[in-house]
Amino acid sequence: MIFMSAELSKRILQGDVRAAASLMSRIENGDAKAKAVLRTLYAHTGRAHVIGVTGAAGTGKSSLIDRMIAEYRRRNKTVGVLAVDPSSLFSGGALLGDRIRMRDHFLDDKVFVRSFATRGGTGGLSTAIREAIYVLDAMAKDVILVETIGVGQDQLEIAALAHLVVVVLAPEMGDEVQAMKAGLAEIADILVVNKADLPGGDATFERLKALFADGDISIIAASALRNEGIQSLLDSIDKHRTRSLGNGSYQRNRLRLYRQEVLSLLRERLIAEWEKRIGGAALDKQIKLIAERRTDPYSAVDELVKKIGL
Ligand SMILES: Nc1nc2c(ncn2[C@@H]2O[C@H](COP(=O)(O)OP(=O)(O)OP(=O)(O)O)[C@@H](O)[C@H]2O)c(=O)[nH]1
Ligand SMILES: [Mg+2]
Repeated sequence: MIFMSAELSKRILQGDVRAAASLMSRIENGDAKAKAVLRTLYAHTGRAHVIGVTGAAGTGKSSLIDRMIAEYRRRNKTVGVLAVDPSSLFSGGALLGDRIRMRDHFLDDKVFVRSFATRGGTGGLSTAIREAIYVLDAMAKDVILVETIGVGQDQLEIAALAHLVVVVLAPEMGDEVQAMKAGLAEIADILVVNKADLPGGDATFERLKALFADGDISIIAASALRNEGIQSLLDSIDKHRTRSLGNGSYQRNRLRLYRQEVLSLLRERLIAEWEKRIGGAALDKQIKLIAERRTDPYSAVDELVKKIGL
């Protein structure tokens, strides 16, 4: 086992795509063995720039990412992409769609693209994405793009893993942006009005400019279809990175991420340990008492906590 971890991590550090894909599958399945490999990789992480690309379904996130990959490659940057699939409720074909659009880049060994499925609402997905980011970082990818659909707690948690968040909007959302202002201001560093080739593109762009005139958020008009605005977007991302490194916000953001990560691992570990100590029988007993209205959930928790001496 130790040998396997060492071998796998060695191959990942060399940029081996198969080794990375294999570790990501373990991560996705919640396989505890993945943690052993991640431990050995950790010292080699911390260099990549992690960019969240989020927005409503169909705004053109995957298409934009496709263009961004090409432009980053032109700038001699290596790229990793993690796409969080919308649940099959939205569109069962999303994975295939992403694959087809990003197909050209599959032939480029400096680009790694991987989709992660959303599985029922626990925080498991954001843990998996966080770990997958470490894998790409250890492979020495310069830039890691993480595509998420901008709804739901899971997705917000994932956006919070990024060093910078790009929110993608489309012209048809023009009337909604006023109502979205507070939400956008909270998560976005850069707003992209994609599909600027469509009617209403200019108006939406102007409206956003006016709405965010007083803030630090950059507004970019782009068309993934026509490959326009992509250079401005990358330049704006670079500028943001330089600025946030300069004023210390990048470093603060990282400390916040590490704190969150340690607390979430700590919580996971403590809860598992405490559950074990309390024991299933004691828990079942309290649940039965609650069902019979002989106790209430609050007193039941008091009772259980007392049992482990807290
Ligand atoms: N006219 C126009 N259409 C675009 C543009 N970018 C993307 N599209 C189209 O919009 C549709 C959705 O594009 P995607 O890139 O799959 O959008 P997405 O945001 O990744 O979609 P989900 O992952 O399902 O949320 C596709 O039919 C694209 O061809 C653009 O700049 N202009
Ligand atoms: Mg997509």
